[in-house]
Formats: sequence, C-alpha cells, structure tokens
Amino acid sequence: MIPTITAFERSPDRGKGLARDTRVRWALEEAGQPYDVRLLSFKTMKEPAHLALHPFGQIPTYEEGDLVLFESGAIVLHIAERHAGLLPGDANARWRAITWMFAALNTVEPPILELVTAKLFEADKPWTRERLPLVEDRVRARLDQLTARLGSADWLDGAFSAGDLMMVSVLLRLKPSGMLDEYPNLSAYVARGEARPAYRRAFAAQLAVFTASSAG
Ligand code: GTB
Repeated sequence: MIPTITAFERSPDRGKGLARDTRVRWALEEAGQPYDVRLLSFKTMKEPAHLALHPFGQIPTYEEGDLVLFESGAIVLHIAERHAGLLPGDANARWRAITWMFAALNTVEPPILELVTAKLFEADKPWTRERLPLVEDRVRARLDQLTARLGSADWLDGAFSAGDLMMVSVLLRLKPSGMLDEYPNLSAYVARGEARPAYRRAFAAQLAVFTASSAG
C-alpha cells in the first residue's frame, strides 16, 4: 500500500527543504518506497479533518491503511523498521542508530530551534540582542560535542543510518546562520547527506511543490 504524507501547500522556506516533510520524503526515498503527498494550507491544518490525524495541527503526517502517524521521528523510525537500508541488521548497532535519531531530535534540534525562533520570530524584541549570544553559545556547545564525536568519520556510527538522516536534517536548519561553516567536519557531513541520491530526490520533490505554487 502506498503511504500518503502531508506537507505544506506553500512552504514558508520557499522550497529550501527545511520543513519536516523533507526528512520523511528522504527516508521513503532511501527505502525505495513510492508515496503520495497531500498538500495543506495553514488554515486546513487546523481544521477537524487534519486535527483527527495530527492533534497539534501540523505537518508531516503519515497514513498507510489503518495506520496514522504524526511526529517526523516516529514516521522515519517506522519507515526504517519496515524497509531495508536505514537501520543496521545487528541489534546493538540498530539501537545505537535509533539513539542517534533521538539525540538529533531531543538534544541537538532544541537549541537550533531556539536560534531559528530568536532570529526569525523574535528579532524585533528588545531583549533579543542581549539574548542571542546566549542562544548561539548553546548551539555551539552541542556542535562542539558533535564535531568531536564525528571526528573524521563519514557517518556517526559506521554506515549511513536513520540516525544520520535525522542528524543531517536537523543540522540543515543551521545553514542560513553560517554557523556550520565553523565546523568543517560537520559541514562535510551535511554535504555528504545532501549529496545522497535519495536526499536529492526528496529535495527536488518538495521544491517542485513550491515552484508549482509560485507559478499558479
Ligand atoms: N515535532 C514535530 C515533528 O517532528 O513532526 C514538529 C512538526 C512541526 O513543527 N511542523 C511544522 C508545522 O506544521 C512544519 S516543520 N507548522 C505549522 C504549525 O504549527 O501551524 C517546521 C518548519 C516550518 C517552517 C520552516 N521554514 O519555513 O523554514 C522550517 C521548519
């Protein structure tokens, strides 16, 4: 059965691939699974039909027969569990890859989101100028630790896994800040993720949505 995911009808990032449907598209592409997409406006996302699928009225969601999922982490984990290519066969390595998924979502993404929020949505607040260096320091603290752990390896734990897919997706949010440039091995890590054919297909698919919505 072909799953259906939801995505922004018109992404505020103008097709840069930063919305969270991209990581789900990427996982499906890595797994070689076709998928359908239902595009939603901000208004539709808050209406009862979508709230029945996603209690917080957000994208992405994932529908496959009777199964309805929300939360990009759960969706990517589901895809990775169902199909080969995103989780190692060895049980311990599998759990380490899942651990990296959680680390990306729970440890690395929160300070990055703080930074994005401060820069995009709180830039006009009188306290932002004073607060921003603190927020940037919290991001750097995580990047310092991640850069040390990654070292000269290509991926976080052996072969590419759903852990890397999630970590690269999270780090991509930093690109506009230029902060990744301070960490050559992390920049190269993100570039390796972006160079994967599956990521390129996922990126192209979400960009096509934005291009079509702009043309119309
Ligand atoms: N924890 C959830 C998950 O991982 O799935 C978070 C889902 C989420 O934040 N969804 C956002 C959403 O639906 C889109 S991805 N927002 C609409 C709303 O809450 O009303 C976050 C996002 C939005 C926009 C950009 N951008 O323009 O750069 C990047 C990322």
